[in-house]
Amino acid sequence: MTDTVFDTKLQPKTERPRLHKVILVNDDFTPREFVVFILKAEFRMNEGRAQQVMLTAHQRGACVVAVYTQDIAETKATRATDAARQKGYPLLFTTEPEE
Ligand code: TYC
Repeated sequence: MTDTVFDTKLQPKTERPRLHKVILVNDDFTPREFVVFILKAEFRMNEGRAQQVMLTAHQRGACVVAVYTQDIAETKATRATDAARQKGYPLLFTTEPEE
């Protein structure tokens, strides 16, 4: 092979995968302590950060929890939402692509 095929300018651009946000949605029924518990368990947050994120969602209606590749974002949002359903709470985590 010739050297030119390895010229970086000739290689196709490698696109980074788009990241997806996991969003915590407020509701009037899920106890604050349970939201904090889920944030710590599923998103590996410490107590202080989990309290902050929970309060932001409580006051503003929603809060970005973290960004991941699509697969991981959807898996974590589903697991966290399912854990709340098992306890009978309407707590919801959604995902959306980052701009
Ligand atoms: N609003 C809930 C309450 O007052 C607590 C809560 C916070 C629920 C954030 C969901 O995403 C949420 N018990």
